[in-house]
Amino acid sequence: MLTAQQVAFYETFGFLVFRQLFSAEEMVVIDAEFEAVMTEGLAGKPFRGDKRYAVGGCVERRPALRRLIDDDRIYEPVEQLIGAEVMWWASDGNYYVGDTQWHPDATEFVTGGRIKVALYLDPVTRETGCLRFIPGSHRQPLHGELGILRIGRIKQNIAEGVLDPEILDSYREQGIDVDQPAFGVQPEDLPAYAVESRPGDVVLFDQHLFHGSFGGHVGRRMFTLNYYTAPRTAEAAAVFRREWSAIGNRLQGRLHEDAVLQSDRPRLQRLVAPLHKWGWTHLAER
Ligand SMILES: O=C(O)CCC(=O)C(=O)O
Repeated sequence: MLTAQQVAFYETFGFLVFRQLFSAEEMVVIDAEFEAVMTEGLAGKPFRGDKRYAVGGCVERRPALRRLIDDDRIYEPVEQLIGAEVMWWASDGNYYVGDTQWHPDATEFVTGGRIKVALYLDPVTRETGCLRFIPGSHRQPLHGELGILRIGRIKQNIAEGVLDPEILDSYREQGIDVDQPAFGVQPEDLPAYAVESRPGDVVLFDQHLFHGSFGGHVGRRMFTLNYYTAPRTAEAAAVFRREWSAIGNRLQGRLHEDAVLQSDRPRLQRLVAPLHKWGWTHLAER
């Protein structure tokens, strides 16, 4: 159960950190299963390290990872923050490469609560690629005022071949020089909070929060679990579908596994019911 202070912290700053939520013994198993999923996804090819390698449905593929979705230590804070209408969305497993430029995962506000839970499998510090947050940027007006920061991430996505270069035209049309650092400051020097973490720690944040990572090594390992308020309207559902169309080609593999979609665990059944309702059980790499 989160304390009233933790809830207030989350609502005000947009994130929470839980230290050593998982024991060293549990992390050995989690680490091994994560590696098994990532290795399987590489299908015998080496990780080249020239761009992020991301596997969709990461935690759904192995029993010890799958259990995290409805593990009390993760699920209860999420439900407390999002409410009883919480829906399981998806997970990803990642080998990151270098910096991740500033961005929010969500930019629209019609959808309700949106929480990402991140576990880093190696120690990460401010200098070695831990998550950095701009506190309070999950809310307007700060969220909108920071919009220009997204250019760095968009350029990164263009370089990785997942976005078309024309996407920058809308910024140019507003008279923005996309080659100048936003706010005249190098991205890594922007005022932000660095969430240093070690294996066993759990970082939870509102997906509207601006976040990034700087100074990390090639192959930085982390995975996420994502929970949303189940859509109450067709408009909210359309946002999720649209976002999936935009990001689906960054993730390898199917997003959901039958072991989760058809689970006999009541909590999991409740969490995936909206996926069945909206026809989202077969989202896959395009
Ligand atoms: O660890 C990183 O490089 C960034 C993680 C991130 O941007 C995310 O999970 O949305």
